[in-house]
Amino acid sequence: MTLLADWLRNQTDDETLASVFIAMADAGAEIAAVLRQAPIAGQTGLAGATNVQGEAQKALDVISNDIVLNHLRPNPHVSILISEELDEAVEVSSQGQFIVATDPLDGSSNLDVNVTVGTIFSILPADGGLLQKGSAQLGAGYVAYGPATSMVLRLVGQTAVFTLGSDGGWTLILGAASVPEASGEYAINTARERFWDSATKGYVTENVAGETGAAGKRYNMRWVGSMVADIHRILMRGGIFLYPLDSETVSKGGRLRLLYEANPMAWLVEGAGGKSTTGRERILDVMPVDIHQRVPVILGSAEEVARVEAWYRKAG
Ligand code: AHM
Ligand code: MG
Repeated sequence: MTLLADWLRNQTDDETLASVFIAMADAGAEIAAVLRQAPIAGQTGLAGATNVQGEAQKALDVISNDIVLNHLRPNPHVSILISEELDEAVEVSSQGQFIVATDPLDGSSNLDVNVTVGTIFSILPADGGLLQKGSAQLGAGYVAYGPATSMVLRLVGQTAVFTLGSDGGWTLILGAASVPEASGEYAINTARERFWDSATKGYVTENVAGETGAAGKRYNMRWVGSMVADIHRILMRGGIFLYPLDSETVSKGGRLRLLYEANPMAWLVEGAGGKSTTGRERILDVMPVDIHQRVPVILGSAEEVARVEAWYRKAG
């Protein structure tokens, strides 16, 4: 049985970098414990609301953000934390070599219906500054709070999958996740069809036509509405995830955030042999101009991503 610390020792000689992964894994284990008990503890609802005991409630997004920060604060190697929950980047330690960017609880609109949510994170070198391309990442990961609590990590090698044990430790389940090159499953919010561009429409129309269309095979559609759950399925059995630019999100640059959603997921999917694109360029090559920048996200099985890219080339 390989435990997280053993796996990290095989991946890097840099114990400072390993310590940041361990801090995020510990934060994930604590968030998992909080989520399991949240309805009993009255930790649901919106920040600013009051629970039945008259106590102020903190939304689980805020609680998760605090847990991540509490685990990173004692680590002298973390310079800055960028979080979906914080307007500004916060300094953690003036001497730190690493930046952590995180969405502490992604998909939180699914919490009230007990559907998988997750923590996503990216680790960057601090000397590169706040705005760096995803290709500069030193590592990334996510924790998926599902029937089992899974954690997927990658430094620069292969993408590995862990499961949280009842003792609070992480056990390696799969050392080299591999996204199958071909797949018959796609994930997109089809309620947004009227906003889609011609490339997205072209690709999805072909899929819906199944074996009678140009793709020549039958497709199935899955959309959890929780990125971590959708990406975890794709990492484990293939498929493609699309949150493309559309006429409603174009003014914002997209729906999902580059630094702590798109980049870490692209890093993990590419480490498992998949592909990532905005439709026009590799996600990891996008130069950010803002820490909360949004970006179109298309990633997963290489053949499917290539088909979408071809539609974008055709659209001009
Ligand atoms: P959040 O960071 O506010 O939780 O939003 C991100 C989530 C993703 O997990 C998911 O893929 C997407 O939003 C779903 O969007 P939609 O509700 O438009 O389908
Ligand atoms: Mg999010």
